[in-house]
Amino acid sequence: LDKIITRKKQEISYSKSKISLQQLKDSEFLGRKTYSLKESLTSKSGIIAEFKRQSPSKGIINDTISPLEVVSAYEQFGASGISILTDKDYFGGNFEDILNVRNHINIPILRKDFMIDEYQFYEAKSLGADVILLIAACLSPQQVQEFTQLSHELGLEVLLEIHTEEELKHFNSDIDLVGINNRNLKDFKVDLQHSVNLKNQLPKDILSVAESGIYNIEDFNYLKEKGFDGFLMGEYFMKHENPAQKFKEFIS
Ligand code: IGP
Repeated sequence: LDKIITRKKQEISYSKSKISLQQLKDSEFLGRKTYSLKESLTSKSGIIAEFKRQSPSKGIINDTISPLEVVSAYEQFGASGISILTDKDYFGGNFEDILNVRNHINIPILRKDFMIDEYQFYEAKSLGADVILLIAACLSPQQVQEFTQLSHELGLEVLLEIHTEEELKHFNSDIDLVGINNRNLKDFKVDLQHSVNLKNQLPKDILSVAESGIYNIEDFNYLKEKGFDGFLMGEYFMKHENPAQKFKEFIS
C-alpha cells in the first residue's frame, strides 16, 4: 500500500502539470448531474460489478475485453452500479475507461482509486464518476471528513472502505456508504466472518457494502443474510472470457 501511495503522489503531480486544479474547477463537466448509488443499491440487485484488468494479488485477470461491452451488459442484467479502477500502474486502469462508458449507461459509476488529494475529486467528477472510494487505511479520520465534504459539494457520494476495528474511527455520519473489505490488503487473505463482525459494530441505518473475494452464490447469500446491502464483485466475473454472461448466470 505504501508503494502504491508513493507512486500515486507522482501521478497526481504529473496530472496537475497537464491540467491545473483551476482548469478542472472551471470545467463545464463539474455541473454534470450524478446518479445515486444509495438509491440504486436498494432498488436493484445490490451488486456493484467491477471492471478490473489486473491486480497486485492476481496479476492479469482479463486484458482483452473492452469496458463498454461489459458494463452495458452488467447494467442490462441488473447491476446496481459499476466500479471502474482508474489506477494504471497496479490495476491496469485508466481515465478513458470511465469517459468511454459514462454516456452509455444510466447507473452510478464508482471511481475506484487511491484518493489522497483534493485534485482527484474534481478529476473524478469531470471524468463522469458518481461515487468515490475513500480507503481508511491510507487516510486520517480528519482527511476522510474533509474529502467527504468536498465530495458532497461536487455532488459525489462517498463509499468509505474499512477493514479493521481500528478503522471504525474513520466513520462519520456524513458518509454515504461503508464498504467492508473482506480482503486484507496486507496479506490478501479473505475472511467473510471478520467482515460480518465488523459490520455489527456499525450504526444500523448505514448502508453497507461487502467488498472482494465473493466467488460463489453461497458467499453472496451468506453476506446478504447478515444484512449487507451491497456487494462489490470484480474478479469472479472478470476472469471469464465473457464477464457479462457470468454475471447474468450469477444473478438468475
Ligand atoms: C473487488 P474481487 O475480489 O471481487 O475482485 O474484489 C473489489 O472489492 C477489489 O478490487 C477492491 C479494491 C479495493 C481494489 C476492494 N477495495 C481498493 C483496489 C483498491
